[in-house]
Amino acid sequence: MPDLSDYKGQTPAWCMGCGNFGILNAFKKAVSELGLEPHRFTIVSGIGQAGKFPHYLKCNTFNGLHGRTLPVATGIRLANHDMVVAAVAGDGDCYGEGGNHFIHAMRRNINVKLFVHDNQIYGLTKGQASPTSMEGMVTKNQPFGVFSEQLNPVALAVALDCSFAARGFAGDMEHLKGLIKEALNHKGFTLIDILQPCVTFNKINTYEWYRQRVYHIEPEYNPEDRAGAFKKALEWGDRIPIGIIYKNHRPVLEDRIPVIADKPLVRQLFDSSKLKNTLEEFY
Ligand SMILES: Cc1ncc(C[n+]2csc(CCOP(=O)(O)OP(=O)(O)O)c2C)c(N)n1
Ligand code: SF4
Repeated sequence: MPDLSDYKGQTPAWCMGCGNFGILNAFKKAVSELGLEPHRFTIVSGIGQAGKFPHYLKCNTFNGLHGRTLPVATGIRLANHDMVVAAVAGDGDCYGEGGNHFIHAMRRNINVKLFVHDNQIYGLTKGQASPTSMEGMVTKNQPFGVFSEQLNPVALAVALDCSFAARGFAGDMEHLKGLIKEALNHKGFTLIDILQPCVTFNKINTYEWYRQRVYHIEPEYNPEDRAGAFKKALEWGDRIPIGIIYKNHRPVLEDRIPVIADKPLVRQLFDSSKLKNTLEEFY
């Protein structure tokens, strides 16, 4: 049974007090409590403060291009669906640059676990507005305030029939740990949009700002009722719900592709004679 020290990677270079620490600790506790050994999972990220997440863990990792986290995670999962594959991204990385991948990963229902560190700002590049920045927010790049309407990723996920859509808060580690465990146990694409205070560049959505608004979704709430979930996902203002907002049990992509449904690609024998025939057909 692994313990927390088994997942320890490099020392984080995040600012003191950054919400990313809460996410890292919640993740390590979740995998440790599930008994998931480091060699059994892969963490994929792009670029950004959230993109550094895999460096701070000991496991299989892939740190790729900004916005391209989900295609890489999809490829890894399709090649080896015995491996738990988690994708970690910032709100800019996932909902901005990678927005189209976000949409199609949910439609395909690839069994990848997506954790978005949503600090409502571009952290690594020093505070430009991201798709989840609130309308009117003034930044160095948006001196007249953000003109675009704020993206609601959880409502978008419900609209796209995402298999599991949740919202967590980096300042409520126990609750976040529970959500991460539920996501890892769910069969299907999972999104956890994690409210993550950026103490350096987002002076609006602070720990205090979130604490005054977030509340745990009521135990009697039914996350399998899609119309109710859409209504719950749209709540954003004086009250912000955290917990599982929507889930369903759709078939996953790797089970629907006949050549890999029974056995992952990495466990299949390479038959060069088939390649030879194909090459001869085309050349
Ligand atoms: C294709 C591309 N565009 C832009 C950049 C510059 N860039 C690096 S990190 C970053 C912002 C990261 O913000 P976010 O994804 O929200 O993550 P955070 O740092 O807040 O965790 C940008 C724009 C890049 N590296 N590659
Ligand atoms: S700039 Fe913001 S997101 Fe980046 S490490 Fe500092 S507090 Fe965290």
